[in-house]
Amino acid sequence: MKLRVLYHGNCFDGVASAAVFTKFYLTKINTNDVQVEYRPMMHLPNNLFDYSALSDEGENAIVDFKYCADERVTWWFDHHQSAFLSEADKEHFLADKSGRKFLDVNSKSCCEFIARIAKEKFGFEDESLKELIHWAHIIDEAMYESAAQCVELKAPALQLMQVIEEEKDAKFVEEIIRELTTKSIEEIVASEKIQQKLKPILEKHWKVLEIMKHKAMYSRGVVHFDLIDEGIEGYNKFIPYYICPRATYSVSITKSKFRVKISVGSNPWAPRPRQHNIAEICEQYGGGGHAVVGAVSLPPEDVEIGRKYMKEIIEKLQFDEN
Ligand SMILES: [Mn+2]
Repeated sequence: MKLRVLYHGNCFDGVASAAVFTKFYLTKINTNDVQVEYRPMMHLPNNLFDYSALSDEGENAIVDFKYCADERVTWWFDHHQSAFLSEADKEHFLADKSGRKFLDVNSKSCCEFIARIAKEKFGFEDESLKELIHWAHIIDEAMYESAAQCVELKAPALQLMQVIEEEKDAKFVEEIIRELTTKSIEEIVASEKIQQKLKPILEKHWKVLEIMKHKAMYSRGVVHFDLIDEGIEGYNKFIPYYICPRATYSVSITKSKFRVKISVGSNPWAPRPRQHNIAEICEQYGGGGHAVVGAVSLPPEDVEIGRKYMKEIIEKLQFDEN
């Protein structure tokens, strides 16, 4: 028998969901000779689903990823608001009688959701998965206790998250999934092969942190960074609040080969809470996002326009401190 698990790629919750589902399936659903395969799924433009990822034999399980109205899909678990690519997909799900397809947009992580359904509906419980579920929950909802927890990356789970998010080789991630069904996170992270992957990732992270410390400018509730000349294309989004805990907002400008990007964020631990809807501000410049975080992208040559927009956005966010 074959089981193929399609999971949200380069995502800690996706990987954790694949591990928890695998253990549940092999314990409660099919204890015979099951050959388990994995496929990472990525969001595609124009609301497309990659049907080539589905197996023609055995079962296909989708976890932490969009619904697919294909008869080959026999299991589905998701917790995303945008779980359906179309109204027809939603109707297909609502008409499902298999009892093996589940959605809960209120679940903080898909991993926790799978574990809950597996327990309530199938009587599956496994103490050894508790730690993984705990961290999937924190990471997927960004419920860190502090900026330091996420920037200093001391917890093995957060180090593993870095590797999962950066890793391009699906086979390597697949090994991590398989190991998560038998070993502790700490044990996996301590292995030579994970340490090797982690080293350059952490070196880059510390370097970016140092540069941002020097570039940080603070005024009236907003910390901002002009990183155009630094060759930094992205950074851990909690670095601004680690450097400047009193900031309510952060605004940065970065440049890659493909675009100039203005990133706008808010500090979950700010002494003065967020008052603005960041998506609405970014929309005024052709960007978008969520209430708490957003971005504006421009063509790579538009550095000066980007700087002008950044200045305006900062002014919109600033407030008088008393
Ligand atoms: Mn998730």
